[in-house]
Amino acid sequence: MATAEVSSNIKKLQVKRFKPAEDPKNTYLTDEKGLWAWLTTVDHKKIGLMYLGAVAFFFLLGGLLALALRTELWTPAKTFIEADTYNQIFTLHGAIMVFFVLVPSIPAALGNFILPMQVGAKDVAFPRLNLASFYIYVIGAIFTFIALFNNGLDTGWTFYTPYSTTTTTSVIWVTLGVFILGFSSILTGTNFITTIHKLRAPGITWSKLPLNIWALYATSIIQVLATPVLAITVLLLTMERFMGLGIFDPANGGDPVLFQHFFWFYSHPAVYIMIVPGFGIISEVITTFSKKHIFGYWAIALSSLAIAFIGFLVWGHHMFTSGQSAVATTVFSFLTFLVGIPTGIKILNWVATLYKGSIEMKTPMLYVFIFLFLFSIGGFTGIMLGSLSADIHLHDTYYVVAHFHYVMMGGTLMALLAGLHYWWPKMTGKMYSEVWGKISAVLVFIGFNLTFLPQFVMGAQGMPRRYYNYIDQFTPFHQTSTIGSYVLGLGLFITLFYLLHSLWRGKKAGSNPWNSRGLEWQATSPPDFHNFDHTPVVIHGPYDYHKPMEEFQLGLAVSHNGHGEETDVKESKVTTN
Ligand code: HEM
Ligand SMILES: [Cu+2]
Repeated sequence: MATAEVSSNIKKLQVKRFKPAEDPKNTYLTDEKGLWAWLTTVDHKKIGLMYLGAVAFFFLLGGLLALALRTELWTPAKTFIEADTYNQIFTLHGAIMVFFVLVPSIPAALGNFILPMQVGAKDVAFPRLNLASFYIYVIGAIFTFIALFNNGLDTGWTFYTPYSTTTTTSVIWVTLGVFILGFSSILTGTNFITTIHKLRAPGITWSKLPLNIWALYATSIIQVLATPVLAITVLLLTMERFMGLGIFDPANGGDPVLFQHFFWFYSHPAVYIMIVPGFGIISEVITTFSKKHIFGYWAIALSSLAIAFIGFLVWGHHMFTSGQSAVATTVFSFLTFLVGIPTGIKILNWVATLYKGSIEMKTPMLYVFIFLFLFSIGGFTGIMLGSLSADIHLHDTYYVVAHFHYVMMGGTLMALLAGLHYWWPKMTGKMYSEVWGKISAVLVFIGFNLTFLPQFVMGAQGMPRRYYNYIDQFTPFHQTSTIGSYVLGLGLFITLFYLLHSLWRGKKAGSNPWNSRGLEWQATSPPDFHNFDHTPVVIHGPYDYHKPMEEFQLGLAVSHNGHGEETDVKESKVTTN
C-alpha cells in the first residue's frame, strides 16, 4: 500500500494503487438494459450518448438540407426546387445546425459523458436535472419539427423583424421550440458549473483541472448568462405575432434594430458556446498525441474565460450596416479585434505544445491538424469582417457564409470529430478502423475546402448570401462548391458507417489505448456504472507525461462515505510497493 504524504493542512490519505481492468465484466452498458432503463436513466454517460444520438440525427437532417441547397445552386436559374422552398430549406438548415447541433454537440453530448470522469466524480451534481435537460431538448425539437410539416419557416435562422412578424410561415412553432431549448442549455450549464466546483476528486486543484474542464466551465458561464436573453427575445417575438404588440414591427411603433441588438447579444456569445468546448478537446488530444505537457497551461485556461468575457462586448459587429451610430460601429469594430488576442494565444500555445513533441498521427490528431488549419482561416477572416470598412462591402455576401462555416464546421465540427474519435474507445470499449478514419478525414478536409474556399472569392466579388439565382460569372465557383459538398458528405457518411461498424466488429480498446495521463483513462473502457470503483486520488496534473503511469492510478484505500471531501491534497510524495 502506498501513502500520499500531503504537505497541506489535512491528514495523511491512505492511498492504494488501482489498475483498471482491461476487460471489465460490469460496465455502464451492461448494468441496466432495455429501452425503458435508457429513457429513464440518470447516468450522465447514457444521457450523453442519447444527446449524441439526437445530435447525429439532426446533423444528418441538416446535412441533407444543405445538399439540397447546394444541388439547387448548380445552375444560375432554377435547378430543381422553387424559390420559396429554397428559402425554407436554408432557414431550417441554419436553425437546425446552430440550435440543435452545434450548441448542444460538445457540451451536452461529449461533455456530459466526459466531464464527471475528468473530475473523478460519480455523476454530475444534479443527475435528474440532467435527464430533464435532455427531455427539454427533445420537446424543443418536437416544436421545431411541427413547423417543418406545418408551412415551414422562411425567415433565415436569425428571425429578423419585421419580416418574421409578417411572414405567413410557422415562426411561432420555431421560436417556441428555441425558447424551450434554451432552458436545456441553461440547466446543463448550471449543472456543469456546480459539478466542477463541488465534485472534484481529492487532489484535483484548479491548477490540475484538465483544460477541457476549463473550457466547459467558461462555456457554461456563457450559457447561463446569455441564453436568457435569447429566451426573452424569441418570447417577445412570439407575443408580437400572437397579440400584435408593437415591440419590433415599425408598423406598430416597434423598432426592428432593437430585435437585432437582442438577437446578437445572445448569438455572438453563442458562437463561443459552440467553439470554446472545441478548444477544450483540442488541448486534450494535442497533449495525448504529442506525449508532452501542454505549453502555457494557464494561458490556455484563462484565455477561455477571456473569450467568454470579451464575447459579450462585440455583438454590434453584426450590425455595422444596420444604421448604428458611427461611434458605436467604431467601438464595436475595435472590441472585435480584441477577440483575436485570446484566440491567438491558444493557437500559439498549441503549436508550441507540438514543438519537439513525439507526435503520433492517429485519426483524432489528424482532426486536430485539420482544425488548426481551418479554424485559423475562419478566425482571420473574422478579424477582416470585424474591420468596419471592409465589412460594409463584405456584409451579407458569401464571404460571411464562408467565414462562419470555417469557424463552425472547420472549428467546432472538426473538434467534435477529434473528440468523438478520441473518446470513442472509452465510450464504447471498441476501436474503430484507423485506416477508414484517416481516409474519411482526408475526404472531409478536401471536401470542406472545395465547398467553402470558392465562397470567399465569390463573396468578395459581390455574390450575396441567401440568393436563389445568380449571375453567370459565378457558375464555376458555385459548381466547385457543390461538388465539394458531395465529397464532404461522403467523408462524413463513411465516418458514420465505420463508427457503427466498430460496435459489432471493433477490437477491444482496453482502458487506455492512447497511453494518456488524463483521469478518464484510468477508468475501464467502457466505464463502470459509477465511473470508478473507488474514489480516485490525483497527485499529478493531466499532462504530466514525465511521471510514471503508476502514479496516476491511485485511489483512496479507505472509503470515505461522501465523495471527496478532502479535496485539498496539494502536493504529495508517493511511495508504491
Ligand atoms: C476571431 C474570432 C471571430 C471574429 C473576429 C468574428 C467576426 C465576425 C464578424 C465581424 C461577423 C459579421 C460579418 C457580417 O455579417 O458582415 C461574423 C459573422 C459570423 N460569425 Fe464570426 N467571428 C469570429 C469567430 C467566430 C466563431 C468561433 C464562430 C462560430 C463558431 C463564428 C460564427 C459566425 C456566424 C454564424 C456569423 C454570421 C451570422 C449571420 O449573419 O448569419 N464566428 N463574425
Ligand atoms: Cu459575432
